[in-house]
Formats: sequence, structure tokens, C-alpha cells
Amino acid sequence: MGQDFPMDPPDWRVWHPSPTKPTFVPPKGAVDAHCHVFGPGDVFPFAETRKYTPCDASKNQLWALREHIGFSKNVIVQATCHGADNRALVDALNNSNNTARGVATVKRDITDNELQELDKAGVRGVRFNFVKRLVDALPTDDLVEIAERIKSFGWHIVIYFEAPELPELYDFFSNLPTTVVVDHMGRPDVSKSADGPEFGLFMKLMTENENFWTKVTCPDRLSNDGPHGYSDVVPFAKKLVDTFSDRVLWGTDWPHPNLKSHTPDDGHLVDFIPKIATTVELQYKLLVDNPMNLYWS
Ligand code: 0GY
Repeated sequence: MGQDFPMDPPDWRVWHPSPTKPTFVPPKGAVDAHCHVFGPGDVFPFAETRKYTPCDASKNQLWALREHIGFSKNVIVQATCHGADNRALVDALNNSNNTARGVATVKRDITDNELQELDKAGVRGVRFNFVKRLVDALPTDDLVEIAERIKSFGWHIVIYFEAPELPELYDFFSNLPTTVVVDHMGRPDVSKSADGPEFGLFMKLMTENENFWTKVTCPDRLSNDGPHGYSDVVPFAKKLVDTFSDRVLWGTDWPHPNLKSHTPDDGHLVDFIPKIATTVELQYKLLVDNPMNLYWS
């Protein structure tokens, strides 16, 4: 990658250099609503507190991927390797010509002026991350205060957790005062049934809380059947798209941090879309209407 610092862990998987051209043609104006920019590390250093050091994945490389897979816009989500230093994110947004929006990570001591600057750049949400291998989650009091502060900007909260953590976090999540977007379908164990109790709790969360949305993303992370189809993820994602068609988003998750099993081909990920959004109407909601409503209205 030409970067002069080592990745950690050393067997880090660099993103796919030449993904397939997808067969599925996304509708005009399609939004990749979950992706990241990393560094470049010599310009935007990674956070001291990070739990991994990725390979660089710059805004220009992201724009090139977007073009290749037939998308028009991006929602860039602050990743934990940059901590609460949103400079790489803001730089990408400011260079996007209004084709990107952002989800930032902030701490309780952020000032109103700083929030305003983020808003001006195109940030529309904050991310609360509960995945222990990635971060030490902020204390609940901090999260509650941040939630109230960002509410007044009309922003939403993106939450990232794994399915076994949902029972404990269910009430906290249900009391959040804004629109809430759940990353990667709440990370179900797809070796279990999509009609079973674990995913049932997630369906309940979505049903009981009409302010909740979810990203039907990351078959590459969730699948136990490998890169050629991710068929075990289909029942989960399709069920969400069919049931909550106005509250689902899709994204590549480029550059796919921390994947161990394989390097995803982003073209194959795009070809996963018609398996989970099986009509033109559902595809349009998932890729255009829903992200435009949440991020550009
Ligand atoms: C993702 C997933 C992961 C990493 C992060 O912020 C992050 O570091 O989100 C992961 O390792 O599961 O959405 O990129």
C-alpha cells in the first residue's frame, strides 16, 4: 500500500484491489450507507487508543470504488481506529462535493461550536460502539448526555453491538431519544434460525421502536459459508427488508476492517443486494429513498 507504518495485526487483510464489476445495476442515485476512510495515516494519524492499525483507505480510493460499483453517494462512518478524532472523516466530507455524509464519534466534552463544524461538513449522526474487541464503551451517563446534545442538531445515533449483548442493552437502546440506526443487523449468529429467539429479539426491538432503522450489511462478516453467495445471511437480511422496508439501509463496509476469513470482493457484495431486496421497489427504498431521507433531507 506504500504506507510506512505496520498494520496490526500483521496479517491484516488489505481491501480488494480489483473488485468484480457487479451484474446488478443499482438504481440511479444509489447510496453506499456504510463505509469508512482510514488515514492516510501519515496525514491523519490513527488514535492512541486504537485496538488495531489498518491499512490506509483514502477518500479518493473510496470515490473510485463508488464509481466502479455504480453508486452515487456515501455515508462515511467514523471507525474506532480514528477514535474521536474526526479529521479524516471531515476532510473526506469537505472534498465530496455534497456526495457524502458522515457519522462521527464524539466525547462528552465536545463543544457546541465543534458540533456545529461537524454539522456544516455533513455529519448527521454519532456512533455508539459496544463491541468490546473494538473499544472500551463510554459510560452510560456520557452516552445519555451526548444523545441529548446531538438531538438538538437533528442527528441520529448509530449503534454497533453483537447479538449476545442485546438483552442487556435492550432497555437502554429503547430509551434513546433520536432515530437509531443499528449496524449490521445487530450481528446475528446466522448459524441459528432467522425465526429463532435470538433474531426474534432483534425483530422485537425494530417492531417496538419505530424510530429504529438497521443496515442490512456485512454478509461477509456474518456468513459461515464463505464468499460465494453468503446464502446463510439471506433469510436474516431479506426478513428485515421485507418487514421494515422504509427503515433499512445498505452499505459495502469498505475497506472491511478486521475480516479474517477472506477479502471481500465489493462487486460480489453488490450482487448480494437483489437476493435480499427482491423487487425494484424494495431496491429503490433500500438504496435511494431511505438513505436520502435520513442523510440528505
Ligand atoms: C465495521 C466493523 C468493524 C470495525 C469497526 O469502527 C470500527 O473499528 O466498525 C468490525 O471490526 O466489526 O463496521 O467496520
